[in-house]
Order: sequence, then structure tokens, then C-alpha cells
Amino acid sequence: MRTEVAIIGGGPAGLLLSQLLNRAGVDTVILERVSRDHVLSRIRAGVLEAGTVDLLRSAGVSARLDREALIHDGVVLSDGERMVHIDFRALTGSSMTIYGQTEMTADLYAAQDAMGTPILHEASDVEIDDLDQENSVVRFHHGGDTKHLRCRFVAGCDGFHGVSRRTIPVGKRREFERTYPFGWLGVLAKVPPCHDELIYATSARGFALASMRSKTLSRYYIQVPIKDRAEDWSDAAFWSELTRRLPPGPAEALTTGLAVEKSIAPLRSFVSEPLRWGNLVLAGDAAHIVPPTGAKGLNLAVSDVFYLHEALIGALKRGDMAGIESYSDRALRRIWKAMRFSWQMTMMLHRFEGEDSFAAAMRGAMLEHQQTSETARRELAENYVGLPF
Ligand code: FAS
Ligand code: PHB
Repeated sequence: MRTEVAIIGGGPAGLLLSQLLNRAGVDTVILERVSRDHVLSRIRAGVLEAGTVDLLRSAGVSARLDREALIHDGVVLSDGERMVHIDFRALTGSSMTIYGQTEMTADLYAAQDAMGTPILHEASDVEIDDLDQENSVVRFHHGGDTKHLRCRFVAGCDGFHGVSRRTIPVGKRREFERTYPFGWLGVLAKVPPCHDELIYATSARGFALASMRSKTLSRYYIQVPIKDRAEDWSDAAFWSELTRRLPPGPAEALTTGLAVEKSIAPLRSFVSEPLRWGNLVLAGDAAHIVPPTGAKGLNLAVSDVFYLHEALIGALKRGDMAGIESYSDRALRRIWKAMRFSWQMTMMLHRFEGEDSFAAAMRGAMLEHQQTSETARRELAENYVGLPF
């Protein structure tokens, strides 16, 4: 088998990169470890930056999003008493789009099918060789056979647990990590949202987030100890705890119901540098992980893809390697700023086991400052809606 770009991973990063490259006349093959149904069963991100929507539009995959998505001009930060509105539109002129990652991924699969792009699901034992040669080889098992895919570039879009990052020699990788002693227990329920915008709530009992997918489908999270298991939480226990962490108005407005999905996501800050090793280039969770507190994970994968698709088209269509040579530094500049924002939102809103009264006082002072300073709100809004690509 031969292609120009072998893409490891059929999640949002791999699919969007493939779609953009195919539209520019660059051939790709996508190798995905699990079935398509498994990829589409994942409930993950739900909030898209304007830059993400723009890139989806230029990739020709925004028709359903334009029909179905909600546009939000702000979010609410709250503690037991206060609800502080961060008005994106007034502060930045931008807004956020509510559209599930699952829907975005389904739209990308449909577009790639229409392109006739080879997407090999349940491809296993992927190994990447000859990254220092003119052409590289990706070896893998599929359909009972061992296959070899020759290619000019390999795009590692295989997430945190993928093989791509680990193909870069460990002595050549610089890794930065912060793990948090708690996770987010997330529930998806077919109930109307309790508020018209997202609420990031800090409380003495821990963090909670009221989000949504539509006006009839809500997504809620509560901070739980990292040792908790989703099956230990009944729906009733979840709704009761969420109600105690939300501010009074939304808590009273909360509609509870059957959890159609319930899972715990660990929180981690992680960056691996560089994003390139010979013909291998990393994008998305394969290179970095942010805690979801800043709604940056998916959006950061998209900005990586924005830089990477330009670089690959330059190299393959014009023989210009400048974009490939500068890709890692260019993407990392935006990655680190999103990493900082996501870390700060996590530290500012979560309660740490055994913390002293000073830490709680700092959270209170943070919210007070957001409430009284337009400058503080503008800084938060600028990062939340997404820094320029
Ligand atoms: P992905 O992990 O989505 O996709 C990688 C793909 O590669 C997967 O389909 C995987 O099966 C495949 N793969 C792995 N190893 C392979 C191999 N060896 N060979 C072939 N294929 C392989 N972000 C937010 O903004 N908000 C959220 O609320 C949020 N919640 C999340 C909850 C969870 C449980 C997780 C894990 C992530 C969450 N994220 C959230 C972040 C998430 O949205 C990611 O940022 C986004 O999925 C990144 O997309 P990709 O880089 O494509 O990685
Ligand atoms: C979600 O709706 O899943 C969501 C929204 C905002 C976040 C994290 C998750 O910061």
C-alpha cells in the first residue's frame, strides 16, 4: 500500500487533517485501532471555539453544525452565593458554539466516506519505521493480514495512549506533566439544561459544571476523588450532589432524569516536545492533554491540525519544507498558552483534599476579582473563546 500521508488515529484530529488534505489533493490513509461504532460511542467535548468552527467550515463539514448548534455569548462562574457572567460577545466580540465532539466526528466520517478515503478500522499492532528516510513505512495488522503502508509523512493523531509519541526516542522527548487528585464524573441526560449558558461552579464540596448538547440534552459534571468509580454513583446520588454545588437559581431549575451515559475522566496536564521526529508529526492528544476545565482539549487538537495541514500541503504540493520544519515550535506556542489557561481554571475552581483555609480564600478572592474587574473578565474571556491561530 502507498499514500502521501499515513494518519494514525481516526478521532477528530486524524479525520479533520485527512479531510483538509484530501480537499487539497493530498492522498491519505487513516488507521484506527477500534471500530467506527466505538469511536462514535465516546461522549467527550461539547464546546467549540470560533476558530474550530471556521476550520470545519473550510473543510466542508459544517452543514449540520450550522443547522443544529447553539451559539453561546458567555458563561457563568459561580460559588455558593455569586453568579458572575463572563460576556464573551461584549469583551471579545466572539462567541462559543455548542456542538458535541461525537457529532463533529460523525460529520467528519460522513465527509471522508464521500471522499472515498481509506479508513481502516480495527487496525492493530501499528509500528512506524524509517522515519529518517525519504519514505517511511507503517506496519500493522488488519483483516487477518500484516500490511505495510509506504508514505512520505506519518501524522500521529492517536491520542494519549497511542503509539506515535512513543515512537520518538525517549531520550529525544521532553515531557511535562501535572496530574490532579480528582476526576470529573460526567452524566449525559435527556433533560433540558438548568441554565441558558454553561455554569462553572466552585463550592466547599467541590467543582461542578452544568453544560449541554442541545435544548433537550444536558451534560453535567461533578469533581470526584480519583479513586471513585462511575458505577459507585447512582443517578440519584449524582443529582443530589450536583444540586448542592450549583448556585440556588439553577439548582432549583434543575431537571433530573436517567443518565444515558455516566463516566469518570481523569484530569491531567501534559505536553510532549517536540511534535516532529523526521517524517512523523504529532497532533492533538497524542502530543498534549489539558484538564477539561478550560474546554480546550478538542479545540487545541484543531489548531494543531490547522498548522499541520498547511505544512503538509506546502511540503507535498510545493516541495516547501518550511512549514514542516517550523510546525512543532509554531503549534507549541499556542499549546502552552492553552495549557496555562486550563491549569489556572482547574486550580481556581477545584477543591483540593486537605487544602487549608487560605486556598479556599484564594478561590473566593478570584471570583470577587472576576466580579469587580472587567480587565479580569476580558483576560478570561480572551482565553476561553480561543487565542488566534
Ligand atoms: P482522540 O483520543 O479523540 O483520538 C485518537 C484516536 O486514535 C482514537 O480513536 C483511538 O482509538 C485511536 N488510536 C489510539 N491508539 C492507536 C493505535 N495504536 N493505532 C491506531 N489508532 C489508535 N475535551 C474538551 O474540550 N472537553 C471535554 O469535556 C473533554 N472530555 C474528555 C473526556 C475523556 C474521557 C477524554 C479521554 C477526553 C476528553 N476531552 C475533552 C479531550 C478530547 O476531547 C480530546 O481533546 C480529543 O478527543 C482530541 O482528539 P484526538 O487528538 O483526535 O484524540
Ligand atoms: C462539555 O460540555 O462536555 C464540556 C463543556 C465545557 C468544558 C468541559 C466539558 O470546559
